This record gives sequence, C-alpha cells and structure tokens, in this order.
Amino acid sequence: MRDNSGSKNEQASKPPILISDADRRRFMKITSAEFVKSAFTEDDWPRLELPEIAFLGRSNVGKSSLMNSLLGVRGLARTSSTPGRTQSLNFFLINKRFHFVDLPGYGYARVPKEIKQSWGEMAENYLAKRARLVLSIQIVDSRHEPTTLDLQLHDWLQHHMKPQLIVATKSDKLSQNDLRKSIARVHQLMCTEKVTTYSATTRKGRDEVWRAIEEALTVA
Ligand SMILES: Nc1nc2c(ncn2[C@@H]2O[C@H](COP(=O)(O)OP(=O)(O)O)[C@@H](O)[C@H]2O)c(=O)[nH]1
Ligand SMILES: [Mg+2]
Repeated sequence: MRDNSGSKNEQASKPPILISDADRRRFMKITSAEFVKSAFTEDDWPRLELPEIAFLGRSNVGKSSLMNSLLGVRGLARTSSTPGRTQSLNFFLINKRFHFVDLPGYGYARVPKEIKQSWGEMAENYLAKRARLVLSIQIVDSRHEPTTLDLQLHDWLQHHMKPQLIVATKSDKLSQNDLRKSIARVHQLMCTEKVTTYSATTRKGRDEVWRAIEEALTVA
C-alpha cells in the first residue's frame, strides 16, 4: 500500500500549475444556450446574421445527445428513444454568438414516404442555400458501417464543398481496438481525414469537436 503521509509536503513543493494559452482555449466556455425556434419552412429560418453549425445524422444516432453534451446541458436538444420524431430544423443560440442547427434525423424506416421526402427537401434546401452555414457535423454510429444514406449525404456535402466534420459517436460502446477499426472504415468509406470519435456518456472527444467548431467560427 502507498504511504500518503508525505503527500502534503510533496504538493507544497510542486510548481504552481500554469495553464497555457492553448489549454485555456481547449474548451469553449458556454455562457448561454437557448432554444430559438423550430423551422418548418424557409421563412422560419432566423434572421439574426450569425454563423451556423448544423448537426446531421441518421435517426437515433445520438445527435441530440452530442449537442447536449457539447453544451454541457441536459435536455436542451431533446433526446429520445423514439426515432424519427423531429421533423423540423431546430435552432439554438449559443453564447449569443452562433447557432446550432439540429436537422431532422434521416433514414428511419417507419417514417411515411411524404415525411421522408420533406426531410430531403427541407434539409437539402437549408444546406444548399444557407450562406452562413460554416460547418456541417455529420454524425455516424461508431459501432456500424456508415449506411448508404450516410454516404450519400457525405458525398453531397463534399460535392457542394461544404466544410464538414464526421463524428463517430457512441464510442464508449466499443473497445479501443474495435474503435480503431471502425474509424479506419469510416476514413476509407468517406474518403476524409476529418473524423473524430465521441461519447456523449464520457464526453471524450469534446475538445476535438469544439476545436473544429471554433476553427469554423474563426474562418467565418
Ligand atoms: N452509450 C451511449 N449512448 C448514447 C450516446 N449518444 C446517444 N446515446 C443514446 O442513443 C439514443 C439516441 O440518442 P439521441 O441523442 O436521442 O439520438 P438522435 O435521434 O440522433 O437525436 C439515446 O438512448 C441515447 O441515450 C453515446 O455516446 N453513448
Ligand atoms: Mg434528436
């Protein structure tokens, strides 16, 4: 067993912890996060001229959980075990400085055809037209191979030269080894270097995602 009796002195003799500028910048400090509105048509999109970060992914992939855990709030973006429910674009104002946009989840088999079509129209219209969209974060499930729809969306974003980041979430459900394999597969299928793993449970990966967001906001 370790003897801790000397630990106090040991601590006293340690140099003070200096936080480097790089470390200070590691996490964005969230001072406010508020739901703005649900948009069903283009007229509903916010008029406030702020950069926007969109979150895209298959229903139930962990989109809302990612947004909530990035912001460090519970239940701002609604998490649900009933996939395919959100059919609007949901806007959140962060630090009064930029918007997070929660796009409806795609590829849910039990959603009626008309809704599927309207997803395509709504989301594509937004992605294609919105000039202030500075980053599209596409979420995939690290446990599964990206689906055809994941790949189609990714190709579409690349074709239209939209800045994007792939986040492979639910990483806590895989061993390190399986996670490495999964990421290699995503790299290969999606032909991109910009893949980061994430877990909404442990929040591992939060730095990387925030860094990408910060970078996109800086460029904007
Ligand atoms: N273990 C684990 N579960 C997650 C993670 N992210 C989401 N989930 C779970 O997956 C389900 C769907 O998540 P949700 O955020 O509602 O997905 P959405 O439909 O894409 O918004 C919920 O039961 C979440 O608790 C994660 O990183 N790890
Ligand atoms: Mg959701």
